Amino acid sequence: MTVLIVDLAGLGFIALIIWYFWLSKPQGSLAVIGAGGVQEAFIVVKGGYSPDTIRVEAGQPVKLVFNRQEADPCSGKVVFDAFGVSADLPEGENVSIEFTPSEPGEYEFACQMGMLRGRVVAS
Ligand SMILES: [Cu+2]
Repeated sequence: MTVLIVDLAGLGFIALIIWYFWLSKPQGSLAVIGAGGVQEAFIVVKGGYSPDTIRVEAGQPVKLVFNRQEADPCSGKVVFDAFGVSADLPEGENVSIEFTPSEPGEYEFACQMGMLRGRVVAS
């Protein structure tokens, strides 16, 4: 009987972990706080941006590292209109873009033609 109770407790704990890490998350990927309080996220560029929604805290610096894993010229450049920032993305290289969203809001980024889209959600 004791063994059964322990097993049930273990199952409950596993269920809690699954809920906490996979099911309770709001949409998008939360940036990780790195050195110096900079919020960092790694984005794979391949037919789109993955993740395409990055959640950050407003008023804190953000560093997005893009890695383009395709040769399609469409994704060769990423543009942040809101911050007046853009960068070329050579295939296979990590390219960092840094900015600080001073106000809460949604900040879009896109390829230079506007076909691939992603967003930073600051709250
Ligand atoms: Cu494009």
